[in-house]
Amino acid sequence: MERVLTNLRLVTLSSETSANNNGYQIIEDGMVGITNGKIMFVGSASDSPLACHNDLHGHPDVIDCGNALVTPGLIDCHTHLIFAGNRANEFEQRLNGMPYEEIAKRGGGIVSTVQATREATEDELYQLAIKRLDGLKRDGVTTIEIKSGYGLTLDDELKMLRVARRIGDMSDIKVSTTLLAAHAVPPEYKNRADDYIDYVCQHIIPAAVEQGLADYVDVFCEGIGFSTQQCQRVFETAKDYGLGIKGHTEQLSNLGGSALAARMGATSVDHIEHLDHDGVAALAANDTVATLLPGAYYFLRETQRPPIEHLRKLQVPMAISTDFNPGTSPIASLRTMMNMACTFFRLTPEECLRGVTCNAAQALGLEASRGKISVGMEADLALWDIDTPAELSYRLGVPDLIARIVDGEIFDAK
Ligand code: DI6
Ligand code: FE
Repeated sequence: MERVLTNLRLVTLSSETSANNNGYQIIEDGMVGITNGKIMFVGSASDSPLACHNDLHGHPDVIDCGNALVTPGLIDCHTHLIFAGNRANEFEQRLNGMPYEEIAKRGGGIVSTVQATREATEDELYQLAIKRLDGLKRDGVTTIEIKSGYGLTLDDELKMLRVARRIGDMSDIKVSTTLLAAHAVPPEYKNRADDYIDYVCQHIIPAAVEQGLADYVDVFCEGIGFSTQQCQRVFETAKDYGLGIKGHTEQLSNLGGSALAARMGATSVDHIEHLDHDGVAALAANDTVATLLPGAYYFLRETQRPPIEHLRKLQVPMAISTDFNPGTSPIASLRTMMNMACTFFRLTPEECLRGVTCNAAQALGLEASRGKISVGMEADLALWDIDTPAELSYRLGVPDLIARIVDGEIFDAK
């Protein structure tokens, strides 16, 4: 073993399936052994092969973690981290009484972010995103998903995805990329949404695949976005090109986009405030993760809550994410989302922890390698100066993180 972490309290989340919450099962006096960035041993120190000192011959780097609580590295499985400009002016205008439609007419809303993002260079977008990423890292995040969707031309969508890949080249964060060209109808295609979908399917998806820039394809299935028929065409094309699919569905109304996405093999459907019982059944039948985005619910002052009780009843895994974006969730804190999922949606802190670890990994198709602390998995961990895992959902703004570990490499919280 190359590196051995000792004196840990381990929250592995590995002893039962994702939908069954039966306690944290903390391992006291725990140890984690790491080789080549992978976990080779996890358990109590007394069970360790190192206990008899035979394995110490390899001179592993032994680190006493001072009784820190250790969780899997947190995973933020739905973000729009890359964009230029901000919409604070709109926020202020709304609070001064200007209606949303008026703001949109004056060139505000999502179109203003598209405009600013098109005008920005790759370097500018990168610098802006890095700053936002800092907030997430402070919350113990080691994997993040990043969507395009503010370019809405071939060149600008690919530009956003290249920035996302560049962020993924950093050694202390892993990035999963998602092409969200079907986020909004761009101004050039006003009243021609079908033509825009043709362009997405015939040009943007093939180019993103050819250049290896996208892991997933996402859509905004909504009255103000795209119809289920249009989304289906995007999903079919994505699948033809071998990409995974996911959807922004049932955020503002119930169009049936979640069930469509689930039946077509989506790893997750996201938002889902307006999901009905048939929709929940479709998720359960297809092993699709329900990703909850309480930041957008809060920022838009929504009142319709996702069908949590029914999701629980059918054992649909729930993930929680920031949905970080300039219009509806300008909040780069995954722990704040955990807290909101408890206060607004009545999730338990244990459900929240699974929601930002193993279930978030499943939302990204990464459940075999991330989101739990078990042998063979990537050594992505978060070390915390806390007594109980519930504190992660309970407290905001206190720097509880000691360090993040990514592929076995330690990054101290500054
Ligand atoms: N749903 C949302 O809440 C965001 N995108 C989406 O599909 C809004 C994005 C924005 O307003 O910039
Ligand atoms: Fe989103």
